Amino acid sequence: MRVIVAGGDGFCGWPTALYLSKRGHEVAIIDNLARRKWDDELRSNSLTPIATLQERTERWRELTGHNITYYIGDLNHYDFLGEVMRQFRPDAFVHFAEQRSAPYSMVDREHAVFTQVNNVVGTLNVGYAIREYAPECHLIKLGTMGEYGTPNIDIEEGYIEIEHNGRKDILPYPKQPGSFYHLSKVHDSHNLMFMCRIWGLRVTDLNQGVVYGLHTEETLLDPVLANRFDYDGVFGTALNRFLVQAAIGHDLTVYGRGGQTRGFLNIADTVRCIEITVDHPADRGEFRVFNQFTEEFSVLDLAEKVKRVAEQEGYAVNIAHLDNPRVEKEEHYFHAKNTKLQALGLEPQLLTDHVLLDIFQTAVAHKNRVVLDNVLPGVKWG
Ligand code: NAD
Ligand code: USQ
Repeated sequence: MRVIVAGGDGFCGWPTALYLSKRGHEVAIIDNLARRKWDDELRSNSLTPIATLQERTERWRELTGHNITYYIGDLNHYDFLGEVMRQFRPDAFVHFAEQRSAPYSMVDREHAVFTQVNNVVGTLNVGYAIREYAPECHLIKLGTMGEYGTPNIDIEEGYIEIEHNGRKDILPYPKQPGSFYHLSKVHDSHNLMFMCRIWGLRVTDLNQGVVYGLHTEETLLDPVLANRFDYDGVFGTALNRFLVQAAIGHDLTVYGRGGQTRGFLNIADTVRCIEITVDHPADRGEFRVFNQFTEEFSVLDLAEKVKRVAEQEGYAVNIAHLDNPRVEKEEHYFHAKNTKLQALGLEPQLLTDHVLLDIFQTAVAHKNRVVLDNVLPGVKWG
């Protein structure tokens, strides 16, 4: 198939582009390289050195003979996007290209507005471009488990059957997101559901949990293909941050009591979930929702796992409970369904000590690149 990977220079997008290319799909990346600029703005970096997109795609071609085309540009620029769609005519459009950090979206008014405009307008443009240039194209949109928040009932995959005053209906699951970033994903979901209804678009919304790790078989082929690894207080996510903190002898930064429970998955499962979704398109007019995570952990569970594995390697580790910079529940019920991707063939790669050790060793190998000032959280919600 002809597949666009928007956001293909990023943490999830780059390994996905490689994986789909290796499986014989014709892949084109769209990216405006904004993520690299946000590193400059925050005086931060990827823990792993990352090559330019040009170097990455050239090395991939040299090593495998597979070509990945790329278009540098912004989804917010409709003329650019329309021209790419006209030239490439995709069968599937995988949309990772958003500002994805909750703390970044909570810095101030400008960052909140930027995040919502970037994400919501970009996604609106993608919907319009599919309708105009490739109406059969299947849009695979990255949403987030955080759209649901932490309700005191089980979380379903997108929809819930409700009985009210003696009548029943199947309705979108209620959304209670916890940041302006997570809210942008809710707005995207509503816009896309509406486009499916009025124009017959085919869309799969992948409500992904927190992704950990960085390697896939493909990124390990050569250092030039290495994936980025975020550890800072703005873009770094829970487990990856803890592994880097353990490697540099920093206290593990559990926010508050640490009972915050989320869905997690390995980056190697992210790429496989995308492949499965590409291979099983939504029907015309269908707005389909999959919950894309493999296991649930509390933040404190994760910190304890990291402490144990790092201590086995001879590193002393202390778990700190910081004042929580976010407004969120620290003890709550959390049980979410995630059967749809597994029913289509996903075999989860679970979080074993071996997996933790592999990421930890990568963190140790690059620990001299850590910018210490960026490790503690700097953005408050309140
Ligand atoms: P990332 O920031 O590493 O990658 C996103 C890429 O999109 C970057 O390369 C960036 O330059 C590009 N981009 C952003 N806005 C753009 C625009 N307007 N036009 C063109 N390119 C643009 O993020 P990631 O971690 O790879 O996340 C990818 C997607 O998956 C996001 O939509 C995110 O919300 C979602 N997601 C990520 C995680 C996670 O743990 N990383 C978890 C759940 C969902
Ligand atoms: N947390 C800590 N200590 C840290 C970092 C985080 O205790 O050092 C806690 C947070 O308070 C939160 C939980 O860990 O309760 C998850 O935070 P996170 O930064 O790992 O993830 P989050 O902000 O939710 O965002 C990440 C991605 C985002 C994606 C989301 C999936 O950045 O793009 O949408 O995970 S989910 O959480 O399922 O919504």
